[in-house]
Amino acid sequence: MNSPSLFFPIFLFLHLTLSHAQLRVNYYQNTCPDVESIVSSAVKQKFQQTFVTAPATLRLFFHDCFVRGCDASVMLASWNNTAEKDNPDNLSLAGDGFDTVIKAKAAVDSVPKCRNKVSCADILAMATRDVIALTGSPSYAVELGRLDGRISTKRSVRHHLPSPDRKLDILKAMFASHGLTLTDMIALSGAHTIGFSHCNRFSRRIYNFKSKSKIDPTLNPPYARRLGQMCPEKVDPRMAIDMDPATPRTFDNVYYRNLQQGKGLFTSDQTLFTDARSRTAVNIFASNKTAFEEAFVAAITKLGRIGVRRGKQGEIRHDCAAVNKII
Ligand code: HEM
Ligand SMILES: *[C@@H]1O[C@H](CO)[C@@H](O)[C@H](O)[C@H]1NC(C)=O
Ligand SMILES: *[C@@H]1O[C@H](CO)[C@@H](O)[C@H](O)[C@H]1NC(C)=O
Ligand SMILES: CC(=O)N[C@H]1CO[C@H](CO)[C@@H](O)[C@@H]1O
Repeated sequence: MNSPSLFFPIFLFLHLTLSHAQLRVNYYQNTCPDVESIVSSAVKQKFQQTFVTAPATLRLFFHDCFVRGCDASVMLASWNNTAEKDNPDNLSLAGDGFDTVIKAKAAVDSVPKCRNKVSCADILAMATRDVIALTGSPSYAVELGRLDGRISTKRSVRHHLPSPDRKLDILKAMFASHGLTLTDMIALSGAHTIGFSHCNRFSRRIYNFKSKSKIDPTLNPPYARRLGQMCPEKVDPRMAIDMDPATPRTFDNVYYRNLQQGKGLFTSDQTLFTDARSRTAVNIFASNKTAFEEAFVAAITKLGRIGVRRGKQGEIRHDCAAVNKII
């Protein structure tokens, strides 16, 4: 027998298993072939009820992936308020993001063939792609095959989510720890082109009594005044404002044009323009929407690969808010 012809196919098989075992497009081709259209119509219906569906879902995906990987751990509820979503940062995780995934999961599970075949983590990844398309950016192919995690703790959120007061070095290091480059980070920050922020997340930039200038000098002065009008010093903590003052409901590259004008809402946004290391990319994304969209899709695809669970590391949750009971 001729050994090369025997070994070659085995080698090829191993290679395919190792390099493609993680995630792939059309993962549910046999188990639930219509999953993408089922999810997208459920998401569309939810979006027609409220715009918040879009930013809430997108942010939920980011938070899920940065804490314990993209395993829908952010969706688990705990009876004693010790889950990821019980972290103080949850004030901003609008309930509509959770609701979007729960509704899409119910739609998927109403199809007998699909029942309990599609993970909550994958539904969140598909819903994220769908809300981006619904708010004006092109759609893209989503890699699938994530399993849902069984652990969610409030404590694990600390040190994993970036703070809006941070500057480039720390942000860059946080993203790098998940295998994301500076360009990925600049592109993903473009998600702040839609959605809302509570006033307390940036009020230090306009009411800083420790600093002589009081107002962050990197802020555009008329924009700073407008922020002050919308967010008085003694503000209702539930009060939230648009993060993109120009086109708050469109997923576009105006976020980067805002940065060029000193209208980045957070220090973590504005630093991308004030720091020379990231300014070039900001300028490119500001002037070339295609360049932004391509970079964003590449980066969110990488984001979706963080900490993916396979085999015994996870399960396909029946209820996105609770781990499966072991019978
Ligand atoms: C670079 C570091 C980042 C920081 C410091 C940051 C911080 C924040 C903060 C403080 C808010 C406001 C929350 C509130 O008060 O309601 C927010 C909102 C939001 N963030 Fe980020 N974020 C970052 C990156 C990202 C990424 C990578 C994405 C997604 C790809 C994202 C998506 C969003 C969305 C869509 C909202 C609006 C949420 C809503 O309207 O419900 N952010 N972010
Ligand atoms: C909260 O509940 C979880 C799961 O039942 C348990 O592991 C954890 O120890 C509890 N934490 C506290 C502080 O009671
Ligand atoms: C915009 O970016 C795309 C994608 O990177 C590139 O192919 C195109 O040439 C750029 N357009 C201009 C005018 O620079
Ligand atoms: C909606 C929700 O889960 N809110 C919780 C957010 O976190 C604070 C502080 O940890 C809790 O008190 C809220 O109940």
